[in-house]
Amino acid sequence: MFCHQCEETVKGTGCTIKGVCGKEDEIAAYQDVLVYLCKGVSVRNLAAMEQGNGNPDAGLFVAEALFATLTNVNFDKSRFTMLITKAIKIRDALPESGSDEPDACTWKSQGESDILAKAPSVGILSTADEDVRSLRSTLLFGLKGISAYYTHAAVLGKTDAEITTFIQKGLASMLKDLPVPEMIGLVMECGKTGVSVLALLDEANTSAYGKPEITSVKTTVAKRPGVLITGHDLKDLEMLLEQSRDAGVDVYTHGEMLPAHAYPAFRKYPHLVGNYGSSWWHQKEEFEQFNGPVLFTTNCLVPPKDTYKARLFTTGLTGYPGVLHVEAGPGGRKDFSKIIAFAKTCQPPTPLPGSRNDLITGCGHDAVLALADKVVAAVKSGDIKRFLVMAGCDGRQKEREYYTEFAKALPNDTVILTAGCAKYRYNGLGLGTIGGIPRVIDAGQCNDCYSLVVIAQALAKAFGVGINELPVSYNIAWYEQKAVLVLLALLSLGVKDITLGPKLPGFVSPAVLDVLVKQFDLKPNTTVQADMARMLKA
Ligand code: SF4
Ligand code: SF3
Repeated sequence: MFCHQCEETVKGTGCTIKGVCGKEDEIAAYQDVLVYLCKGVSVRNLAAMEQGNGNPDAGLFVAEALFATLTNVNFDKSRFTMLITKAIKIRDALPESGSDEPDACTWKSQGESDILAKAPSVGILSTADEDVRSLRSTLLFGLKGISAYYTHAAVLGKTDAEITTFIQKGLASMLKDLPVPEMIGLVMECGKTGVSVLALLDEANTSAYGKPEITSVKTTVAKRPGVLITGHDLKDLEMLLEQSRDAGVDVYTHGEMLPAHAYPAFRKYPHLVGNYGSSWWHQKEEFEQFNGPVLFTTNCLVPPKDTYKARLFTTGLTGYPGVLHVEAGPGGRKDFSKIIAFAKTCQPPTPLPGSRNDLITGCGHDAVLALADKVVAAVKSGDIKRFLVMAGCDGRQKEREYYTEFAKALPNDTVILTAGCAKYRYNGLGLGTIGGIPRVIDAGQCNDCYSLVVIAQALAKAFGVGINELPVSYNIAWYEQKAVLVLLALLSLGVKDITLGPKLPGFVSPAVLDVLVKQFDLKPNTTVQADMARMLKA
């Protein structure tokens, strides 16, 4: 296997024996073959679309397939087998794209041995040139991010053929020997499409569940047994809350589900009682203590311990061998009754060690722009000197303590803008408010990064300056491919001088890094003191 799609990749270069995430060699092979087949589907479907006889469902299928290969989503071979079979079926139902079709359009698998034999010749290392490989990887991982966000929007009924067409265009491009400038152009287009997909998802979430309101979320436990829901899928939460409303159990959010408490549609459920635990990588300890069932709706799933594996459930594109999976039925309806019934037989959650502050979330663009006058006045009076965008992911290495230390060391006249699970490094610090404005403005999940763009654009307009002239510095933490897409989206908006950590992507070659540094002034993070001094002076 060779995988270098996330920040934790071995030695910063690539996982070759087994993923740090727990992905086995075999699963990596299935994922590589699935991505390869999606390229074949894309070639055929794009050609068919030009003739007016494309398959309109192929775009969503490709997005879902790519989402399944995102870090910490799916470890279950049987699910990848199904996706591979479906990819071949969709591809073969499309007309041939010409007489010289690439192998990805015609290759077929007779079973596992074919898949395992094929993988090395179609995976990342099948591209020999280091810079071409780097650009293809950057594009692929950005497309995985788009796919994840697109799938979330589609579940809520919001679709956009331009976005799925771009996903297919990007995939198909990887089968061609394109000139480097064209590949760089596609990477930039990926960032631009990232802005569109984030806007689509924002529209999907707010039209389904209302505009998030600034909300304080309890982190204590109640007396009844509970169901813990994690991941990013709000539709799953809606169905769980509806089905469990009079069942005598409570529902707690975990990880990236925290911002759900801020939506008017979810605030009406009294049994949505609070947030339990923190970011994804603490799950082994936290799920053990929770005592009740845990529902995984999306990433980040960590291979479970036997102590709680029987209490885990997956749905959507997540999967793990031996863990019960809840499939969607007609109309996307999911039956969570088994989970709810199981919860009733469990002990209530054990309080987690240490005292924890209530958490403030729900600072989406509508909530923050409602405070716009206050924010602008605070900047003008000097009460707020600088905003630090610290969005992104959390991760398990010790060096991520940098983000807690950075937040702690920030002067009191600064405000953090965040989204994604990176916030768990500092959202419990009790950093207070400035004239009623929270010092940690949590716009929500990584899915809600669009809010940060809207807020920055509104500030730029209010002050009559460009986005790079604002008193805003970017100190982004990344882990998986959604964060890669968010970074590309920021670059496509012309944001410069982004600091990225805790280390630079292993898939970026020295020559590609040189382009990013020269064009965008991208920097790796260093020490809290040095980065702080630079950002506060900027
Ligand atoms: Fe390694 Fe990350 Fe790939 Fe997992 S997702 S195999 S940790 S690079
Ligand atoms: Fe987190 Fe996985 Fe990226 Fe959604 S849950 S931000 S890491």
